Amino acid sequence: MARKKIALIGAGNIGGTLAHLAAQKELGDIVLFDVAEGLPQGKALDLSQCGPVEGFDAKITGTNDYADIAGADVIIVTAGVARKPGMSRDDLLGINLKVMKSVGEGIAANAPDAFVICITNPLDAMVWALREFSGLPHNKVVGMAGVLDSARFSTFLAWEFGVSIRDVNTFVLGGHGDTMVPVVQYSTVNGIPVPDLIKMGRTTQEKIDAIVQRTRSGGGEIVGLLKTGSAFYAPAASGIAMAEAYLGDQKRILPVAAYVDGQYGVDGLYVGVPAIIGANGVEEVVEIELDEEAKGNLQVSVDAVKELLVACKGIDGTL
Ligand code: TXD
Repeated sequence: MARKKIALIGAGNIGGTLAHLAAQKELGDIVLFDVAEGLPQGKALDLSQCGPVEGFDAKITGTNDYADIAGADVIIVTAGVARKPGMSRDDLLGINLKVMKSVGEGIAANAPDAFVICITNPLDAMVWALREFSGLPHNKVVGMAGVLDSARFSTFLAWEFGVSIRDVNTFVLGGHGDTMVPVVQYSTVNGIPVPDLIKMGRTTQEKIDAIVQRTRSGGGEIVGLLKTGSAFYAPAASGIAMAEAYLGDQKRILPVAAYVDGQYGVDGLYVGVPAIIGANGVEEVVEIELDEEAKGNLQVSVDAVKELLVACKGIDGTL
């Protein structure tokens, strides 16, 4: 069977890491696309030379021409600018909306059957705009944020309880911003809900509240430390997990920025929800029962996303 084709639009920090992970996992042949001359070509050549050392067979090429993404099975979009200290994700909207327009047109013209995973920030608005600009079906365009935010939440909980990260399972819903909703009631350690672990005296409500807040500001914490950009290892790993769920028809329930039309009282926008990812892309948005606090927090997050969409429409009248 012919190898799958993975196109990475944006060959920066996350794009290069995506390419390395996809090659190591032999997900398919990889095309790195960027507008910067030489960057995708240089990283593709360097990554190809990892092959003999790491033992992976993957054709890795770099290009500045959208025609080279033709026939891609999966497209992961990181094109745009990243945050610097003092910037919010929303500050990137003006620049990155224009980038999504060019990326959407490139995808529509060359790879309309691909499963598209958007990573560019502000994520919930950019994935919506990319879907609008590309015209692809809503189930074939999804945003990566919840897998990363849940991974951050899981990491902090594993440290708190002193347990393997393998036994921690969490959900973070809502927008990829300060209003995101780490859902404590559905977060477990090997099936034991966190609220029960509080009752068992394994931690305190105050410590869990602090972990929720650290999760919300997890991106900013790394931007402040790096000073030159934002996180890229865990974002890349999270995007690859979503690509694998599609390529392998894994039917995973993952927290992703999916198009929600009716569930959670939301009509017609992208926001972080649990969804089943398989060979048909986003196969189902799973509507879980939320307690009143989580419901209220999710509504705040949805309202924040709606404001971003208004800003997008104010910039580009075609939206
Ligand atoms: O959870 C999440 N979704 C977030 C997303 C997690 C971390 C980072 N998040 C966002 O991803 C971040 O705020 C940025 O908007 C993107 C990409 O982050 P990255 O760290 O990879 O940024 P880089 O290293 O600056 O790479 C961006 C590349 C760079 O090489 C540019 O030349 C290229 O994008 N670029 C373009 N490529 C194609 N087309 C256009 N128009 C273009 N403009 C810039």
